[in-house]
Amino acid sequence: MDEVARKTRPDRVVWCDGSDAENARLVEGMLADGTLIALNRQQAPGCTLHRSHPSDVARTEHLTFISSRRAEDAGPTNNWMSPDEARARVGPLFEGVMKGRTMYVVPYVMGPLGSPFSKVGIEVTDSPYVVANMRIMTRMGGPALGQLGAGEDFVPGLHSTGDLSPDRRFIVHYPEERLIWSVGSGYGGNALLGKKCFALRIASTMARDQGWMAEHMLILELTTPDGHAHYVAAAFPSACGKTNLAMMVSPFEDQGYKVRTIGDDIAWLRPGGDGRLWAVNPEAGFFGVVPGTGPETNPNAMATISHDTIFTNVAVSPDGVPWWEGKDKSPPPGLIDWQGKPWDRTGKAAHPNSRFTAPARQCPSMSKHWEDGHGVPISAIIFGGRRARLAPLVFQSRDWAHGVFVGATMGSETTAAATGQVGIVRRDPMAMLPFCGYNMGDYFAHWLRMGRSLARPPVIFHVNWFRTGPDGRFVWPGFGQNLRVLLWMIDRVEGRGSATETPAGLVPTPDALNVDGLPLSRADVQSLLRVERDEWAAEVPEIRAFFDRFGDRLPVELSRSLDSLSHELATASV
Ligand code: SAT
Ligand code: MN
Repeated sequence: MDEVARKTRPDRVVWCDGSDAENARLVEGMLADGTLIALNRQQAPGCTLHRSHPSDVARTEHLTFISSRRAEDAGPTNNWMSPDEARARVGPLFEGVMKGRTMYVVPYVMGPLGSPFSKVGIEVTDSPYVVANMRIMTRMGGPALGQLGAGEDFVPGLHSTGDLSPDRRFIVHYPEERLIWSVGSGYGGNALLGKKCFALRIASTMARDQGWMAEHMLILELTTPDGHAHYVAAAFPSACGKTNLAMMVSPFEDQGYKVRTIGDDIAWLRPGGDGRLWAVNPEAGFFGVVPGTGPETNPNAMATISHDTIFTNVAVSPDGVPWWEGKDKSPPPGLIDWQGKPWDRTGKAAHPNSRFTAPARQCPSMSKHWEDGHGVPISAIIFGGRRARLAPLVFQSRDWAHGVFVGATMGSETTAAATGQVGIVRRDPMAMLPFCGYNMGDYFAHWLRMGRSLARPPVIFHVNWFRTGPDGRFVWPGFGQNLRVLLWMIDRVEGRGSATETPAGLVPTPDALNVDGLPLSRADVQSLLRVERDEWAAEVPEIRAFFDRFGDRLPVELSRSLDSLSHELATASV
């Protein structure tokens, strides 16, 4: 810390203890200088609004680097910068950067306190907004120092908002030293270093070395009427509905089918002594997309964010009630948009990637096992993307290795969670494209290795809630009804439920999926479950081109799976 302070030259150094009193002081300071705006005391008690710089509203993947000694260890899907170059180009941006500012030292734990899964990080930052967010998203302060004890086993992260200029913005990861540098952004995934930087990019390299997995997955608990709890982990790209799925309200609660939340964004998974895969949520809060969150789509999130929540880049009514697209049908009069200007009703009032930061313990659907130190055993893994066509509502992989192929070939239409064009299909293997801290070819090999080490591996599925009909509307009603798809999966896990072989994998027979009471015709159901041979055949060369980028780092199992898919498409009658 002395070394960092000598470099960054803050006016003051504050060691954060994570206490309520400390938080109250920080919030008071931010309210005074305008970093935070107080919201309506009755309708949003304990809530505040932060407006970020308009050029700093999402992750900037093109400014995110893996700084391994060798370029091939970062691989073709990451931006690479040599450690020497990073020290020369990025290092100077920290010189004197905290002059006139306070340097906060933020010790934190990712994972339940005292759990053998958990890991300690220390983030140094000059942003009190980051400190307030870290306090919600992690176990921060005293308990973290307690867990660290006299040891030195922690991941250091140095963060400064710098001057917020995208020209001087870098998010650099040193996987070999297990160190993070971030400068020039105050936005979530760029600045809350425990989240994507540590719990995914650095942790994925630790996991590869130590025989576990760090994945971009929600975890949910599904209890059947016999009282049996199943745990499901699901990987979707950012802003594809992970939070809504994790907090889903079961439409069959009164029949004894219950859904509870373990986590909404990240899973750390380890083989247990029983041959199953066990998962913990390393986070303590939710950093969720606000637009689209409403009483119908996600009532549990609405309850979670009804108090003591930090809102970033939402709109606000003149009396301080936060508002966003999808909250309700009627924007209040006199609405102020996310940039603080009177809303003229032409653009969006809230930024499409506006966020809430709220403690998990405020969520009514948290499972009583969400902080279990040994985690929860996973029965099924779901991969999913946003595809208007191609992928059927659901299919099951034939075995673990085929499931790895399904994950490795995931494609999804891009969203507002990252800066760049929205709505174009990109390959996003296991939803980890922006988050894998090493060569993704090696990552696929690690997945295959993990499967071999599990006597009772989870069954791997793929879903697509986003298929559209000829009218351009989503065919599947979504949200709570997704439980029906989960129930077919649980049937399959337990050896029941019927399925048909297709080149994609095992698709439910139309009567195996319970669609009773849904506004779906038989033709709708058939179209949801159809595997179109031509569409899939068009996918093959694209997948091949993607695989070719990995050269000899691509496991042969994956090229063999692609060959057999291509062969099946050429011969099967779909
Ligand atoms: O902004 S974050 O990177 O934390 C959220 C996300 O994109 O998944
Ligand atoms: Mn995410």
